[in-house]
Amino acid sequence: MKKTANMHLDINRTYLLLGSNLGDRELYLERAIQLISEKVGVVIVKSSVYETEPWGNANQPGFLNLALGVDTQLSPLGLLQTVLEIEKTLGRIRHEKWGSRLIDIDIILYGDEIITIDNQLQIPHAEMQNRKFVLEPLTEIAPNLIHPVFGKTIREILTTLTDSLSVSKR
Ligand code: PH2
Ligand code: MG
Ligand code: MG
Repeated sequence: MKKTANMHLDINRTYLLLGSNLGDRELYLERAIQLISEKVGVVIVKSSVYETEPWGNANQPGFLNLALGVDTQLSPLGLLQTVLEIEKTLGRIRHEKWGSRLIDIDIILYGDEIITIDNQLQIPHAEMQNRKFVLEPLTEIAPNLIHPVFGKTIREILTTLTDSLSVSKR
């Protein structure tokens, strides 16, 4: 089929990282996955749930994190807006940076695109290469995916990581 200007058939694989460290953490992750499948697209792969030590501010409860691969027709900004809406629906209130949260949905990758929109959106996620709680779950579901900026696979980036905070499958 030939594509014309008013058709929006593009599908992009995006990788999201979900996190929760307040309340019924497992339930928040489950509800987020449900809303992502309704509003973002088809959830193609899902990692295990990981128990992770808090990064950035050690003085808070431990996190559960998991990674998802989702096929979406949303644009990068549409995706951002949608995940923020889902966080709101699930009752997230933003306090301080790196503070505790019921649910956090971060966009890690969007196809092989490199995107910077001022203070709003950066893809690939600017800190992913420094965080074991991102790279472990992502390596489980997409080890051979190439990071579009570093030109290395996710597994290779994990191998050279120095983050020593504990990350373990539940
Ligand atoms: N998210 C943060 C800050 N610190 N630590 C862990 N283990 N997992 C997270 O998802 C996380 C964090 C900011 O969003
Ligand atoms: Mg986050
Ligand atoms: Mg976030």
